[in-house]
This record gives sequence, structure tokens and C-alpha cells, in this order.
Amino acid sequence: MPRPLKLAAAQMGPIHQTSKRTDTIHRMLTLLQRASSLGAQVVLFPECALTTFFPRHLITDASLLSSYYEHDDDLPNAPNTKLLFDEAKKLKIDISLGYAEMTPGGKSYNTSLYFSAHTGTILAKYRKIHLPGTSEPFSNPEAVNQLEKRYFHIGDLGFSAFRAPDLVPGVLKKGDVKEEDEGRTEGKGDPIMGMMICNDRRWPESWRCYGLQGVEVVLCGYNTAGYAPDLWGTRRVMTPGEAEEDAVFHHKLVMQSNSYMNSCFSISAAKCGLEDGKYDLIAGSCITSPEGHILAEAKTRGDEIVFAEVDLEDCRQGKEKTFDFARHRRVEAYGLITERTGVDEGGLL
Ligand code: CDT
Repeated sequence: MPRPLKLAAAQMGPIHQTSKRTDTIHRMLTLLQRASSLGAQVVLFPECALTTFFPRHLITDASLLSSYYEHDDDLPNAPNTKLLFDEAKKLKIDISLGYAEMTPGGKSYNTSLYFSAHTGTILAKYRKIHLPGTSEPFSNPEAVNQLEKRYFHIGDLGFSAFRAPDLVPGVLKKGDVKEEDEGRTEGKGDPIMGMMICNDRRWPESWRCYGLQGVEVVLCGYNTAGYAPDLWGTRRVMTPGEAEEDAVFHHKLVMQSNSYMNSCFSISAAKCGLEDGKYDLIAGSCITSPEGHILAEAKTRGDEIVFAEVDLEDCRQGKEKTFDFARHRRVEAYGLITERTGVDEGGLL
């Protein structure tokens, strides 16, 4: 049965340390309205969409650091963000966005939420698990730092897929399952979504956790440096232009290959361009298919809507054939994946 869905990535150009929150929210409203004019039902904003990507800076001023986090758990009603959620409700568009979260208990996370416009509630939350970079800045004063391990705790919510209601008409609901349907409801219900954040996309484990829950759309916002040799290594010397091309290549490589290997669509949304006057972030927001193809991609390095109309039924081919996990996975051979974290070469000959 066809299950059509209109997806969009809301790519955002730079947000500077000096940018005003209200201006950023207004840019997001403009993007939502553009997405609405295309008929989008789900719009994904980037990682840390409300501020500059502050983990690149060593921030010693406590009140400045505190200003980068959302302290109110109820974002749809918080003064900083209410306008965005009201607009999403008005336009009947589900939104997902990344933000720096400070819990009432004082724990900080790099978080993403999914807001259902139809129910008017936050359906799901994800806290970034793979925090890249270092806790301390590099000794090279020119290095681009990635101090996420300093500013965030490791996410504690796992990779929990969820269904988004009221997007696809005519889907099978729990109450409608007949005896003859029993055990054959896969691919017939509301869309199954999963969120990950930036660096998580480079780890097949993140995708497989969602794949095993039947995920149909993976949502991934990101802030990826275009030139950061201290982070990536310097074995191959590259110009900033070559490095940025390589970073976009790796971004698309992981989105396409993991979408294919888990038979799901994916949306990725960048924050991009030159932030804070000198830090380059890649663009390359895209929507990929379960066969690993790019269906739509950003053409600019600024605010832009990337849109695709998809049919979730296209996930079935991979899920039922090449990647039918129940028939083909061999968990008895995969023990090392959860038993061991780092590499052990097992000694020399
Ligand atoms: N924001 C974020 O997670 N950025 C990382 C940089 C890691 S350096 C390879 C990313 O994976 O894009």
C-alpha cells in the first residue's frame, strides 16, 4: 500500500555569537513557510539550530555559556522558542530540531526533539551519544576545536524509534488489526522515525539500532567543520577547499550507505557557511532513499529548503529482501560488537 510523505530539510546558514535569538527564530519561520508552500509535512532543522555552534569555543564566562542552553524543558511554550512551535502548529508541519539542553538537575545534553503539529506535543527526544572531539582545546592556537565532551554529557536515551501519527492517511492502527493481519502489520502503520545528531551518522551502530526497530525515516541535523586537520588528522595534506570537498563526500557517503543498509529514507540538515567570522561549516543537506540514492540536495551554502516527496512503501524492498534482518543476520557471530569498544590487534606474529 502506498504511504506517501513529504519531507524537507531546513538548511541554515551561519548563526554567529552576536546573532539575536529572535532573528534566528524568524529565519526558521521563513524556512517553515517556504517548506509549507511546497507541501512539506515534516521539516528537519540542524543540530544546535538556535545558536552558533558554541562547542568550537573555550568559554570561561559562565553566564555566556549558560545563554547557549535551553533551560526550559517545555520548548513549545518557552519564550525563546514558542513562536516556532506555534507556526508549526498553524502550518500543520511536524518539526524536528537540535538544541543544547540544560535539565532542571543541571545536566547538559546535545539534544534533538520531534514535535507533532497534529497532537501539539513533543513526541520524542534524542540526546547525542557519539560526542566528537576533546574536553580540552588543542595546543595549536589556530586549531578548530570541538569541545562537545566538555559541554555535554553522553546521551542517556538510547536510539529509540517512534511512530509519527496523522501524517499518512489510511494507515493500519492497532485497533484495526484483524486476526488474519496478526503478525503481518510491518510496513502498514504510521511512519517509523529515528533521530540522530551529526557525528552519530558516522557510526553504523546508531543506524542498526534504528534499523532493528524498522525505521523508515532517519532525521539527522549537523554542524560539520569544512577544515579541521587537528580533529581529522594531517596524514594527507589538503587545501581548505579539498578538505571541505572531502568532508561533504564523507557526509553523503554515510547518509547514502547507511540508508541503503537499513532500507530507510534519511533527511540531513546542515548549519553551514562561515560562522563567527572564520569557522567554515559544510552544506550538503540532502534526502536519501532506501536504495541509497540522493533524492534532493542543497544547492547553496545558506538558508534553503531541500524537499522530496517519498513513498514509505519503497522501504519494503530492502527490508524484505537483501536486508531482511530476521532471515539473514547472524548475531551469533557479532558478539565483539557489544563486548569490545576499542581495537585489540591480538599481538604480533
Ligand atoms: N557536530 C559534530 O558532531 N561534528 C562532527 C565533527 C567530527 S570531526 C570528524 C561530525 O561528525 O561532523
